[in-house]
Amino acid sequence: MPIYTTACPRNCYSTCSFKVLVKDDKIRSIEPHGENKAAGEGVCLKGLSYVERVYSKDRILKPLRRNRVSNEFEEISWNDAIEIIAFKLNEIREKHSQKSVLYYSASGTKGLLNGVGSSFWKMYGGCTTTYGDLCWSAGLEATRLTLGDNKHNAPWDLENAKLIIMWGKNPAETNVHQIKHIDNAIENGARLVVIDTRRTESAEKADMIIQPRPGTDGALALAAANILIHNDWIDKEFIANNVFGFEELKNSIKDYSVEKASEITGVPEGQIYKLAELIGTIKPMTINAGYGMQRYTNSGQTMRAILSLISLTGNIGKPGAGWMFANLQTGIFDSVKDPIASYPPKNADGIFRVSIPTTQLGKGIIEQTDPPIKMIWVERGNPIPQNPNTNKVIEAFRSSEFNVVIDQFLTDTAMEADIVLPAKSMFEQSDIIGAYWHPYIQLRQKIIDPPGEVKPETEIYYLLAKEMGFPDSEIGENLPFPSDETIEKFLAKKLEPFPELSLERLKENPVIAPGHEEIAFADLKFPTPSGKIELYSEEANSRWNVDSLPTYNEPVESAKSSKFSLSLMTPNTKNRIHSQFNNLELIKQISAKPVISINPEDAKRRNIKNGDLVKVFNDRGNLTIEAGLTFSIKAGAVSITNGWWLKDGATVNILSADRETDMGHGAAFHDNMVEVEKV
Ligand SMILES: Nc1nc2c(c(=O)[nH]1)N[C@H]1C(S)=C(S)[C@@H](COP(=O)(O)OP(=O)(O)OC[C@H]3O[C@@H](n4cnc5c(=O)[nH]c(N)nc54)[C@H](O)[C@@H]3O)O[C@H]1N2
Ligand SMILES: Nc1nc2c(c(=O)[nH]1)N[C@H]1C(S)=C(S)[C@@H](COP(=O)(O)OP(=O)(O)OC[C@H]3O[C@@H](n4cnc5c(=O)[nH]c(N)nc54)[C@H](O)[C@@H]3O)O[C@H]1N2
Ligand SMILES: [Mo]
Repeated sequence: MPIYTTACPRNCYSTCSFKVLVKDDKIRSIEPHGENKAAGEGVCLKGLSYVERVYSKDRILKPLRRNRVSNEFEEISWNDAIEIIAFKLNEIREKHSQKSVLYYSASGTKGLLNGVGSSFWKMYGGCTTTYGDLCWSAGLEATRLTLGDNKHNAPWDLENAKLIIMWGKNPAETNVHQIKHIDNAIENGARLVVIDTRRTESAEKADMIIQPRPGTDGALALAAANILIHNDWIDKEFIANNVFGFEELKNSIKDYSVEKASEITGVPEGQIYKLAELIGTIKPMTINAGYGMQRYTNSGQTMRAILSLISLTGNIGKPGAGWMFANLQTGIFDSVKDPIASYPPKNADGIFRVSIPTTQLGKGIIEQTDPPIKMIWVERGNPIPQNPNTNKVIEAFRSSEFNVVIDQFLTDTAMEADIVLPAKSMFEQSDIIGAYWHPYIQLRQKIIDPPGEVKPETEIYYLLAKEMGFPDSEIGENLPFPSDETIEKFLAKKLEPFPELSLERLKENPVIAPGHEEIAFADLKFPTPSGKIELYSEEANSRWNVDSLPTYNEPVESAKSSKFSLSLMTPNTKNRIHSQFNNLELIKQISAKPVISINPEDAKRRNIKNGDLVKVFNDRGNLTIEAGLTFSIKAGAVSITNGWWLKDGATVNILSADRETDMGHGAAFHDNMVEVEKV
């Protein structure tokens, strides 16, 4: 049986390498690839379910057209689909403007070929696009402002840490391969602290579990920083040489007492003190900041406050020490290094009108005038369940004249399309992918031909460009001709500047990105304006209008300001990637139905018993789902995992506000108060 090396392109820390066994042109099984030192222990259940996903009976295999009256889809030919879309593109450009077309893409798959979309839209004369990010941009920006760059030690270096703080990250579900490194560190004598409003599986081996009230981690960090300074548990020499703004921070937090922080966070005073003591006395320490606590309106400042703890103790640039948040060291092909670069108003008048915030997609589409949005094109994304304020996003899609969605399945977003085009799977076209946790560059290899009439996006754009009559010379330069050979040539050209990388090599193994620093910031060079770690950041203030120093501000929606009394968190979960995988039989067997986790104290007050159906509501909408009583969640908070489809009845973003984080134009998903009552 032929065996191929490939890598999973989902938006996931692990970005696993694996081997695929093929017989009679069909994928038979998926096996681990031993060469990936970060994610060595095999694929997760989602990975194993690819065997089903590729051949799923629900996969879209032909273009579909929706009848807006009956709401039924009918299969149409590629010729018809391309003709209809080209006609609409011409019509909209003539009647309105090319900027009446919104090109929306999200995190459905990684790959360099994703860039061909922009090449096509450039040839069309431009279009409207979005800015900001659903995922991590508050943390990215806080890290960039503080350290100057988003990079961290190699994943396996965590085994050198003597203190690991897992802060708002749940690797037992979202980065399963990290657990091995944590276990090895613990065997080597490391202590583990987990800071999460929920007591998750990741806390099983923890020495200490801290459960702050949602969105209050900034106060916890500032109090811990104050204790460190007060007890002289800081690295004065490191600070003198490498830290900018120490005196200012020291003064600004001198009244941040343990009592005050305890009152804000709901964390016992003794625990706050103990946390500071561990940080102050055990070295080396790695803080692995996850994405959970950066989904609030105060998140950038929270992340800066947490960053101060590694800065004050000199825990960076050494084995076992550092700030693990995002490792963009595989971004060697990116022309733009600043991930927050393409913001308005800078680009609002360029070819691309970058004018609609991803976090306010519905509102942005509806409110855009001059020109208004008439057509929406979606690929690699499922914004109806995944973007904030689902009802508004649905309204926006319905207000647009003509929508095209490319996807493998009839998702909630595809259901709002006039034309649905079938999307390739990861096995049906080669591409090169990076990662955001480990340092490997990998080839996502073409292994089988697409089933049915599926065509990769590159081919869709090529056919459309031809139909639109774009000059051959321009097409040739911008869009690879749709054959395996030209795609390989296109990829090989991208690899040319890097002699270490070749398609032949990548066909066998994952390869560490050229220039990779196993220990990030070992040279103690921080590309910030002062050249030092910036506790005090002028840019934080000038760019985002927050205090130049890290501060704690109460989340916009909280028990203090809202008429609703429970904070709703909507984290990620083990057996889905957002809205993907849950439609597969294998996955359904073990994650059958949505549940809201609620503390028995909160449940009792509402006369809710385990398994009861409850209504979860606020002014934005409501859901009816089953209650799961558990002491693992802090009283005052409730939790439903995100990614459920509308038909599952638990699309959490029906309840979320389309609010931005304080920096990075991120989505404040968890800044979301609700009430729960028995139905
Ligand atoms: N299996 C699986 N893996 C994934 C994904 C997936 O969907 N499924 N998604 C991938 C992507 S795109 C991302 S962004 C990452 C995200 O993965 P993680 O970094 O783990 O982030 P989240 O799951 O958003 O949240 C992590 C934890 O933060 C906690 N939390 C929420 N609010 C607070 C708070 O105010 N304070 C503290 N201290 N904790 C809080 C939640 O309870 C949750 O357990 O995972 C990636 N990996
Ligand atoms: N309430 C709440 N909402 C959240 C979050 C949260 O924590 N709470 N997390 C947020 C985060 S971290 C993220 S990253 C976003 C994710 O938001 P999205 O990126 O929109 O999420 P997915 O559900 O992964 O949808 C990706 C879609 O791409 C499709 N797809 C996969 N491969 C291909 C391909 O090759 N071509 C095409 N055309 N399509 C493909 C999939 O079938 C799927 O429908 O969700 C965010 N939403
Ligand atoms: Mo994400």
